[in-house]
Amino acid sequence: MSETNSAADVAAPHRYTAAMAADIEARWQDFWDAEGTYEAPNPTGDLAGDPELAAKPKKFIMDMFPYPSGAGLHVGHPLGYIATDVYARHQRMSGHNVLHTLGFDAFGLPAEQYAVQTGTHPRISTEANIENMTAQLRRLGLGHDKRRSFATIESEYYKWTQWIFLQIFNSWYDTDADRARPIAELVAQFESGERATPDGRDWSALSAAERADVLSDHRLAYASDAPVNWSPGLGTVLANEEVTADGRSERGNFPVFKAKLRQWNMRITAYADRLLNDLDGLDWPEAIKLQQRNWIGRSEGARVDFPVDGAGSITVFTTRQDTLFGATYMVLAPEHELVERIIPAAWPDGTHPVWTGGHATPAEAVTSYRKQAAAKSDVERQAEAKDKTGVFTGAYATNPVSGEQIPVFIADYVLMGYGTGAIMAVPAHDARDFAFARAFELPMRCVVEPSDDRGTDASTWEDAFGSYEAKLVNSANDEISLDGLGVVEAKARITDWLKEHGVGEGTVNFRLRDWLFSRQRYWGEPFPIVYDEEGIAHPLPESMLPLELPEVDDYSPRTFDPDDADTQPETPLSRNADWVNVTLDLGDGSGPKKYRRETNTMPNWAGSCWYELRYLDPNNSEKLVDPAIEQYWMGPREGQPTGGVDLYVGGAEHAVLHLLYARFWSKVLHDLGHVSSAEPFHKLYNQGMIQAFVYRDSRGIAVPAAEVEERDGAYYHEGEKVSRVLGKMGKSLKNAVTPDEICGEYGADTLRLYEMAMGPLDVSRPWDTRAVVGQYRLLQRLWRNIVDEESGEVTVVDTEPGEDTLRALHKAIDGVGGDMAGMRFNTAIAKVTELNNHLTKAGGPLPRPVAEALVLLVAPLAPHIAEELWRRLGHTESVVHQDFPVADPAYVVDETVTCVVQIKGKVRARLEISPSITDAELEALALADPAVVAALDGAGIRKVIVRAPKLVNIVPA
Ligand code: ANZ
Repeated sequence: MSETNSAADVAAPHRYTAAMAADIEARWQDFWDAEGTYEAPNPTGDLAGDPELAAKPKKFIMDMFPYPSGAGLHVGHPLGYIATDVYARHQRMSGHNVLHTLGFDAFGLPAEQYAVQTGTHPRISTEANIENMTAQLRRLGLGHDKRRSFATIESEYYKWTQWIFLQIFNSWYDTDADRARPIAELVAQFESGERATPDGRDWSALSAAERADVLSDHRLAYASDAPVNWSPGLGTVLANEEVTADGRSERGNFPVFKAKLRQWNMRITAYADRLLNDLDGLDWPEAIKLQQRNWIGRSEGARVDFPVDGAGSITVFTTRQDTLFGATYMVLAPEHELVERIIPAAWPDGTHPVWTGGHATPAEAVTSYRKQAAAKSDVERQAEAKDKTGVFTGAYATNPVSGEQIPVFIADYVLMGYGTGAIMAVPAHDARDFAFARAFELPMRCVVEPSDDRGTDASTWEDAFGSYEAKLVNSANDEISLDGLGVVEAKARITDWLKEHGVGEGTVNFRLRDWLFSRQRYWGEPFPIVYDEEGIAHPLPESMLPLELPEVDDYSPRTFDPDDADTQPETPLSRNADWVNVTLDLGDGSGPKKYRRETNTMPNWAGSCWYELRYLDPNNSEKLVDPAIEQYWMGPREGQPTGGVDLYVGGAEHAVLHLLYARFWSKVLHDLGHVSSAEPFHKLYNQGMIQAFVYRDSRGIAVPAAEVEERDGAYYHEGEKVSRVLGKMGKSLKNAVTPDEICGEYGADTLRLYEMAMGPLDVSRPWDTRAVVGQYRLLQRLWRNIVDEESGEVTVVDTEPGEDTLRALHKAIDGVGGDMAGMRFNTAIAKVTELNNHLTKAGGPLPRPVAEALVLLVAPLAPHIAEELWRRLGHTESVVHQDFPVADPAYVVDETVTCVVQIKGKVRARLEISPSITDAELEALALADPAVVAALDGAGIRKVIVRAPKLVNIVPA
């Protein structure tokens, strides 16, 4: 019988073909939708009043939701969605109440850029894209609870995004209680005098603007004039996480400059310790945890004050306070605000000419150097290999332990955004300080004795000595000596000394910065913030939410020459005077007043920071989420101390952006009592990528992969030889294959099987359209084992299966169930295939219990054909909620194993025995075996060594 999808199909009217698959799949998809087959019930209030639900464990399974791109899906996109669907179906069949749905992360730049080009409102293009992707996804037969789906651009959704922003704005971090609290409680502390105001005046003596400033220093969402990443070419500012390692915009690859602009920030740094510590309780890939740990970047060290005549002191952050006696100069970041205060009018007498950079005065030198530094990215500035640049400020500071006067420089290798923006330089023991000291002819002092043979005269060294495995030298004053101590001990000693003398203390510093939260874009959530005539920010009352985006004609932020750092952002919303200038009664007792709206929008990360919560209770118009419902699906439980989604599947590229931001929002909502979970995602799984071959002609231009021919191991396009490499799949590389094409040619079940069979889920794999047919044939054989291709009749018989078949079946059940629970879908498919082949080979009609179990095994993977066969087998209930088969252990163990019997190390017999045989039974069997008896030939036995069930070794007397 031919197995191709060709004219031969016509001969068998009831063969499983693409046309039949299309019919089956459409029919059951309609049915499932109409029946609400995948709808997961929420607990109604108290679980105790809902015994049926209380008896079932729950599983909340999620995918990282897609951005509805205009290009639609290619076959790489659904890999994770199919995997979670198979997993969810198996969990559902294993007795869980499963919540699985999918929404759309629909604010974002592409729709806005498309709007700028075409004048189409981003909402219109986005909604069209959502419709298209929804149809593509539906074709795959994903078992989603569709009632729970939404797009982040729906005002009913972003109303709550704005609401959360208000919660964050209206709270502060209480470091004593180690949690966020309502800002009103902080105000009460100021009012009662329990907490002093910064300048010690009474709270009531402060003006409204002064109070607002004080509170702004505590709020978890605050506007500030800090230096931000400004990309003139994009026309917007960016978060640190959106700037690439070489200091350009992740999107668009434009230069990024540091500019002081008033922007909204989220005080994520208040949560640095908790974000770090709570990683331990999460079931996430170690690589992702490590990336988060590095991003948060906890460093233990000390703050040390270096007095400067007439200008207070310079505070540095150091992780090597043990080397304090070796600090021979200091460096401030060029932008440091102390610079203005310490520079003298003229260079001090005897200033080294190299230090001045040829400038007539310190002020001139500083101004010129600052300009030069502003044009560089942080990464360029920090590059280890780069020549060190800088300039003397003309000021000296006092080393607090040696009492020495040491020169203060500004240099771009010190960043304003890290530590205190100032360092003590220890050239003998820090590589960058060493290079700088060499360039500026500064002294170096060895204070940690090198363990190699370079000696202690640092001026003769080739490089800094940075090892911790050594003892301190040259480190004593009248009061303290570190000499002879190891680094760790010396650190502890000097830290105590600094504290006792009030010139420093031990501290922990984080690399994590506050999250820059405003963007100069149109297509994002408007801030629920207005400014009064004094410029004080006021939150909108909850009753004014959602604050909807105004209609505009021009969607683009103003963009500039990408290299022009001296530009200022201008937002699309600011051009809309009617929307911006409003008279409102905020309900704060001051009556209707004139206000100006905030014209920035939120970054596209906002909507994805909390969407898991909305899936739980999507239509709640009173609350973000009902607490009982949240507690049921996400609350802490055994093994999940911080709660969260049971399984979250997505790409590894979200290690620090989305996943860090979502964790932060979760913690704020948890602290404020809105949710019981302190983490959004308990288990994280990163799926691999589906890659595709890219074919390029001699000019390096990609040619359509579908038109390439292979001859003798070489590849040709229109007669010309082309090169082939494995790369990403996508429109621009002309190698995209759409799920629609594959569904059309073979059906969705085949596509699902193929994607799951390609390899382990977490490994990247190349797409090969020609291999898809293999899974199509598996489904055809499955069909043929149950349905007669000529008559369309079910062929199963009501007989008991034979022993052989029962063994094959129960081994498959056991293996497939374990593989599905462990997300090893490729091996699950291999086991189904093996079973199906076994049944095909055995020939004859299948006994009913075997046919039914086979269909149930396949159901999570290929749900449409399974539902069809299940019904044809006479069932009236959907296959979706059937129990997954359970293996009978009696049939799972191999029936016999081979035991080798040796005499003096030589194999004399092989016994087929039960694997559970005891040593004594086995010994008796072996000694009774005719071959053994013959070989012993009457000799007595000295010793019998038995290793049941595999080996018996007989030592004759
Ligand atoms: C003196 C010293 C001596 C240092 C020595 C290192 C070695 P991590 O581990 O990344 O936290 N540093 C501090 N603030 C800086 C800034 N704003 N820009 C550039 N460098 C800065 O690094 C901490 C170390 O980085 C600090 O310890 C400081 O140099 C430098 F043998 O202080 B160290």
